[in-house]
Amino acid sequence: MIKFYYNTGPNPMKVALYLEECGLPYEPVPVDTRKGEQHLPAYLAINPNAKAPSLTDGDATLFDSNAILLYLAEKTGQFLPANTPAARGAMHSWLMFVATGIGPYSGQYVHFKLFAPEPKEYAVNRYDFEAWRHWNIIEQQLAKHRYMLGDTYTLVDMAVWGWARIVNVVLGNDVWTRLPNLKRFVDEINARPAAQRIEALRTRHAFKAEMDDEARRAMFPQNQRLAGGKS
Ligand SMILES: N[C@@H](CCC(=O)N[C@@H](CS)C(=O)NCC(=O)O)C(=O)O
Repeated sequence: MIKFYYNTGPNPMKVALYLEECGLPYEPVPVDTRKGEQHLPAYLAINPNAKAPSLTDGDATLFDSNAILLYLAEKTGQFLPANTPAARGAMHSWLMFVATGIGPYSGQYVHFKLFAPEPKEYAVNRYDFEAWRHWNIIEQQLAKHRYMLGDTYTLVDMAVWGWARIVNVVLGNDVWTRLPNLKRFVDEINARPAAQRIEALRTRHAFKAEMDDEARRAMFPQNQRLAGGKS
């Protein structure tokens, strides 16, 4: 059976949505990254990047949420756009835009705003600018189409939804009035039965909530260099 290694962050949640939508049986395995479980040797053997999510399926081992979405879509044939160069080209482009732009800029913006030590004004300004720029591109696409690739709900929508469902944490609460098409899109996907089942998955395991010294050591190892420790 598929094993899905997850925490409640945006990248695992994209994959959770795909798994819930496609109906494949899977076993969820929590990875408590605030306790440092991503650095355990057994987990690193699955995910050398020491992040969640990962997935194993027989002798296939996958890490990176976007790779996992593509794998599951190829395996099931579900939530793919038409098999034409135009549709598949758009799919790859938007998926990589989420993987290389939306995810990293949103994640780093949250990091610099909420967790980085001072001085951080330059970084916050850059990531604020780039995060909004990326999300405005999504907004423009959703102003033209119901879903990211047109009229059909696909894996790209799931990739966007992973981050979009918490975009107010990234960009602030006025995002819902500033990006109305994104709000319409998130509301529609949140109402799907698969998304509602994910709420149950999110509360099934009591992940550590505190961002204390143990969590900072596990998630922000670069800080040890600032403190004069080994990098
Ligand atoms: N590119 C990776 C990024 C994964 C990632 O950053 N995961 C976060 C949760 S959204 C995580 O596990 N963070 C723990 C850590 O940074 O130690 C993907 O899309 O899977």
